[in-house]
Amino acid sequence: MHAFQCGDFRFGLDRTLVMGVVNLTPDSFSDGGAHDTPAVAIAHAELLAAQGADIVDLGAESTRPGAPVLPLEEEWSRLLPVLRALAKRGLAVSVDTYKPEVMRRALAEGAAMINDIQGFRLPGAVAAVAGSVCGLCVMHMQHDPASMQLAPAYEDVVAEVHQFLAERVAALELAGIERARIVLDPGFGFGKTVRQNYQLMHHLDRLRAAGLPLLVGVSRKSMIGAITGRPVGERLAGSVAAALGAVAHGASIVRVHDVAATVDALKVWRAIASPEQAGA
Ligand code: HH2
Repeated sequence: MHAFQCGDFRFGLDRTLVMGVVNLTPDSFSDGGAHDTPAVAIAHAELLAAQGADIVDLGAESTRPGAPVLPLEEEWSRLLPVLRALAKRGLAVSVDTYKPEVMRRALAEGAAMINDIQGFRLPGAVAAVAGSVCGLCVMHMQHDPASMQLAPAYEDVVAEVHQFLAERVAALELAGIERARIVLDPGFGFGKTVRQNYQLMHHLDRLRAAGLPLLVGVSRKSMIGAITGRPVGERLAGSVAAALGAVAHGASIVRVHDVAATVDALKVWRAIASPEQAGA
């Protein structure tokens, strides 16, 4: 069975992995300001791990549409105390950053994974991760957070996202990065209309053509609100449905805020798929 190499962790992909989101930001779209001291963030990450998160994803710069760029030192000062504490406790910590210098520092502090919404496109990003054994999430985004939602345009969104991801994988492999370290993410909400997001989800299996595991992050996003008419604090049911839909269409990892609910849903899903493992 395929496995995901993620720093010192090696995750079997015979079950869906759950990545729990911990935003260390004042302005994230759904949990901004909720974990704005290191102690609160550390406690929240530990809670998510206890609830069944395989990986916790720390983000210090919001990527919501129109979010400002955060200076490197500010990003790092938010990340460092939380990353250091969680890595010391033996958690698989992912750092959500596109800045090569932050990647380098995070890996030196024990991050197991780098989650790059820019797909390791910035100069120096590939080099920053090449010499380690960290896991990599390569995400697609059209343009950048400042402009991505102004006028998303594709001739064929699935084909274009697929091509982008395939090109990034080629660049990573050229730098000697093993495929077992790489997961791919279509980047839901990053330069896509609601319809384009759902087209991507519907055709997720086409993105598996590269042969690499897919990570999907749709938790609480506006594509859920657009269908349900619910504000961001009331999107749990829609988010869980979307996570299961993603798994049905081939996702190996789901990135979520609501770990406990998602883990329960996945357990029931798995029992339906494999009733022989569902007990007496
Ligand atoms: N979505 C967000 C941030 N990082 N990384 C990956 N790989 N995939 C995603 O879909 C993704 C991501 C946005 O969600 P969130 O972190 O909750 O919000 P914000 O960017 O406002 O902090």
